[in-house]
Amino acid sequence: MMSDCIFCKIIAGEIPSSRIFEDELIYVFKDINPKASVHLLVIPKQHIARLDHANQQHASLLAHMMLSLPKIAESQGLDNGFRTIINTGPGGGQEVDHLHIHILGGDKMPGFN
Ligand code: IU
Repeated sequence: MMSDCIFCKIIAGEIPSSRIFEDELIYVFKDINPKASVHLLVIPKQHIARLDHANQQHASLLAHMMLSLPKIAESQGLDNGFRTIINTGPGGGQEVDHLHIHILGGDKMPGFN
């Protein structure tokens, strides 16, 4: 855990969140500022700041995150598909330095712009 990381604090329960799911590797919660009717964040419990800080040692964790997305989306009623976004670094619009996968779906789905 990184003591100054807001997502690490959410995982630890020090900051409240709308939890959807968790297991030994990942934590899933509702985005506090939803951009669609369903907007979730899937984060690793291990602190990895950005996708480009991950390496081969994280391969099974990253695979687990990816392979968990469909069942998490389905659990929120997204039975017709969903959008997945990972923002990396300032150039990618990343605001929180703890790797996260956005799941977006349902009504008010944002376009690419
Ligand atoms: P980004 O990919 O780093 O830009 O996305 C960060 C997201 O984290 C953004 O959609 C915020 O609304 C969301 N978020 C949150 O859900 N809870 C928080 O306490 C904070 C940010 I800070």
